Amino acid sequence: MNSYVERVKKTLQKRDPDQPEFHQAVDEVLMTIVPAIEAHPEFEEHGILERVTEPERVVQFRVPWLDDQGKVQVNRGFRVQFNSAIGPYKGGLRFHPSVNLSVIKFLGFEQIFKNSLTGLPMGGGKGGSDFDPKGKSDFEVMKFTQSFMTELNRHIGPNTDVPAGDIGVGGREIGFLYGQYKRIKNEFTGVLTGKGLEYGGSLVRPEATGYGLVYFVREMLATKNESFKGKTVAISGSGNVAQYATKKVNELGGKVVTLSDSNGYIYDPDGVDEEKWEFVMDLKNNRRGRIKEYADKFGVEYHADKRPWEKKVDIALPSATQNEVDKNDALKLVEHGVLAVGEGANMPSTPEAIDVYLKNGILFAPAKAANAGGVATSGLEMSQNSLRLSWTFEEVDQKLDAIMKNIHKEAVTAAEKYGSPGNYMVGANIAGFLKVARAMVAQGVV
Ligand code: NDP
Ligand code: 2IT
Repeated sequence: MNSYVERVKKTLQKRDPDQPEFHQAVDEVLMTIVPAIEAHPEFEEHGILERVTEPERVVQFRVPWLDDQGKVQVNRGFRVQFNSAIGPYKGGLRFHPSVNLSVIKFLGFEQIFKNSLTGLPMGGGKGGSDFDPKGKSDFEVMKFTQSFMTELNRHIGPNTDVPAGDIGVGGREIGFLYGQYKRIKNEFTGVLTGKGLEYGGSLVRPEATGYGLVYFVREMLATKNESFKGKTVAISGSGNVAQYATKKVNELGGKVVTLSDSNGYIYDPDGVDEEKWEFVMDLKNNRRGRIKEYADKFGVEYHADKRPWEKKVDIALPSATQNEVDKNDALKLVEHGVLAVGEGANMPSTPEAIDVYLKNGILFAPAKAANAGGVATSGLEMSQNSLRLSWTFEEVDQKLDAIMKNIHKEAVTAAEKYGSPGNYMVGANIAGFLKVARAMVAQGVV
């Protein structure tokens, strides 16, 4: 074990013993970048690891709002501005009852290296709230988001920090957030991404994370002369990432046999075809119902309180939330002969699950690389906002595809160079880290 890494890990544990998700994310990065740290002794001299693991700024605030009964509700808001070495802070907002500082710090930390991998000038940040959008009226969601932005606006800006969506924050929420920002600042600027097309959004941003995930896995499969054609695919979640991953898998000739939400999963051996996909889009984005309705409507299996990984599939794309694939799930996937796992969600696999993939020679696409298409296309939205023009769907999609191919290449090259050929986790972490570390060295101790 490298003594510098060990020392930094110990200090962090002592400082924030109550942040398990954050330590999990940091441990994965620190353990895998050791060869790069050893090849660059100047990083220790410049205190890069001490600095890169400490957010530049953490903002926590009260979000008071009135529900439809006129009762006062109070939620907690966060924005963690983690690292601005290579660009303005950039990263999503998550609205989910499980949100706390540990969760936002893990997401913000991962975002630094993911954004670096895209090749675009974006630093790392993340924010959100423990607000639960489930069961709230549109009006309540609007009142909450307006209150949230009433505080957040002073901390963000198109050249400072550019938030976007994540779990529980989609087109509806970004619209309300943008309206409130504009009203407070009297400025029409690209301060958020994931905006509607009518007010500065980019084509392909809604599709980008799911499409990018499938593009990345396609590249990874190609190294083994494999493809999506004729493969069965398990997807978890049924939100933004899962929806567009499903669409792209279908386009590439694969068959998506599972989708899920926090209540359970459906198993459809015939595949989620175009007609069923349209049903899911309406169910989740308009009616905001439960995935069980899919099973009722199309007469397929529904498994309450279970995860899809117990089914035999060729490819698994966890696209719901952190730690949703544990060691036993991974062992089941391996037992059933899974070929590849691609992470649509952030940190969906536990460290023990990742060990199982790697020991069994499963092609493993880690989140920072595999789901970077979303933020990459956010970067393209920022470019279009600055240029004050809009690119066509084909233009943006081609750029997204090229970025995912490039991330794949960078990960492969770094993994080989630093002694772990074929290990995309090592390759992505090192490639993402090196650019940030060099920029930090160049900018002095700040
Ligand atoms: P959505 O809110 O659109 O969908 C989230 C989906 O995951 C829902 O089906 C939800 O079910 C399920 N889910 C959420 N939390 C849990 C939980 N604790 N247990 C089980 N299921 C859960 O979010 P996205 O699709 O945007 O995000 C999904 C994942 O992808 C997240 O990890 C996010 O960080 C990551 N990601 C998203 C990007 C984006 O551009 N949107 C970019 C890169 C990564 P339910 O409705 O029951 O809560
Ligand atoms: O995790 C992520 O990369 C996102 N939720 C997207 C962030 C963004 O700024 O588009």
